[in-house]
Amino acid sequence: MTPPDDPALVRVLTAEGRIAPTAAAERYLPVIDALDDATLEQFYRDMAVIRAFDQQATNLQRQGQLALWPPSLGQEAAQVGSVRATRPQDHVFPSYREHVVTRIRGVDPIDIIRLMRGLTHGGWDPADPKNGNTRLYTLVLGAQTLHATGFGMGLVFDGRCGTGDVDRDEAVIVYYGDGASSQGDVHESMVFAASYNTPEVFFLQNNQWAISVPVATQSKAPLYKRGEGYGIPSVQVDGNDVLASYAVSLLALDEARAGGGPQAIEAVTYRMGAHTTSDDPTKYRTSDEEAAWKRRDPIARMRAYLEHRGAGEALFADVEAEAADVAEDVRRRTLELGGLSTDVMFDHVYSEPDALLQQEKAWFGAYEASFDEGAP
Ligand SMILES: Cc1ncc(C[n+]2csc(CCOP(=O)(O)OP(=O)(O)O)c2C)c(N)n1
Ligand SMILES: [Mg+2]
Repeated sequence: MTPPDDPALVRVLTAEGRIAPTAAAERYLPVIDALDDATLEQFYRDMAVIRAFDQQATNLQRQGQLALWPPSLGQEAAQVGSVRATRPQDHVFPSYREHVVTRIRGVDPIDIIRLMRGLTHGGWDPADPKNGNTRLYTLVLGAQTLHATGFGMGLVFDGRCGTGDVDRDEAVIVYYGDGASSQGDVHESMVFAASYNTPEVFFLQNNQWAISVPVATQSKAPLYKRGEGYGIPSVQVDGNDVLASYAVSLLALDEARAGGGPQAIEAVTYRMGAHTTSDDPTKYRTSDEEAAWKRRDPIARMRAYLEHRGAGEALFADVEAEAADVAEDVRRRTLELGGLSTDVMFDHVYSEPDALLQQEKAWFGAYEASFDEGAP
C-alpha cells in the first residue's frame, strides 16, 4: 500500500537500513561515502529529538495548551536531510510543518508553540541572526514559493550568487506540500524562477495527502515532473531516507548557489500523524496504509543502519535522554507562557481610537468577565 517506485527514484538506504542504491542514486554516492560517523549520528539525533518535541506539542494541544498543532511525524528524514545540506548564508522559506528545519536553522521551538497558542502572528524575527535566515511559517498554501522566488531574484540582481565564491554565494530553499503544488502560486513562481535563473531549490514534501485528498487525485503524473515542465532540473528522492535526502539536496543547493538556476526535489514521504490536531485521518485512509508506511519509518531505518555500522546502545540511550530533555523543557516553558489579553485584538486595528471598536472592546470585556468565578 505504498506507491510503486518510480524508475527515477533516488534511494540509498532500504527500509531495513541496508545500503542498496537505486540506479538513479549512483551519482550521489560520493557525497554519502564522505559522511563520517559523527555526521550520521547527528542526522539520527536531529530526527529523534524533534520527534519527541513534535509529540510533546501534539500532547500540549490535546491538553488545551495550544489552539492547533500540525505534526511533522514521519517527515523527519526529508527535513533533516535537506536542511543539513544548507549553508549558513542560505535562506529558508518554510510552510507550516517544518519543525525540524526551523529548529536546525536556529529557531527556538517555543516560538512555534507561541504561534500555535495564538500569542503572536509571526513567531520569530527572520532578521535576527540567531534564526538562521528562516522566514516565517506560511499557512496560505504555496505563497511562500512566490516569496522565495522574489527573494531569489533579488539575490541574482544583487550579484549574491554564481560568483564562484562557495563561502559567500547564497541560495534559497522553499518547502511546500503535494497539495500546495497544485496552487497557481507555485506554478507562477516556477515560471519566474526559471526565467530569472534564481538560486533556488523547490523542496516538495509529498506526504501523500492534502488533508483528506490523496496525491493521486492531485496529479496523474509524478510531482517531480511538474518542475521539468518549466525546464527546472527535477529529482525524486525517497524522503524517508535521510542519506538520499541529504545528498540530493546538497548537490541541488550547490548547483543553485553556483549560478545553475532553480532545482526541484520531490521527497516521497508520509504524514504519519493527522493533518493537524483538528483532523481525524481514520475518516479517509486505512490502517493498512498507515501500517505499510510505518515499516518505512525514517528514524527506525536510520537506527537500523547505525546498528549495522556498529553503533552501541550508549548512543541511542544518549539520544533518548536528550529528546526527553528537549520535550520536557518545551512543556515547562509552554506552561509558563500564560495567555494573551484579548485587548490586543482591538488595540492594533487602527492607529487612532475608534468609537465603534471601543464599544465592541467593552462589550467583549464584559462577556469574558461573565465567565469569572462568582459572576452572576
Ligand atoms: C490557499 C489555501 N487554500 C486552502 C488552504 C486550506 N488548507 C490548509 S492545509 C491544506 C492541505 C495542504 O496539503 P499539502 O500541501 O500536501 O501539505 P501538508 O499539509 O500535507 O503538509 C489545505 C487545503 C490554505 N491554507 N491555503
Ligand atoms: Mg501533503
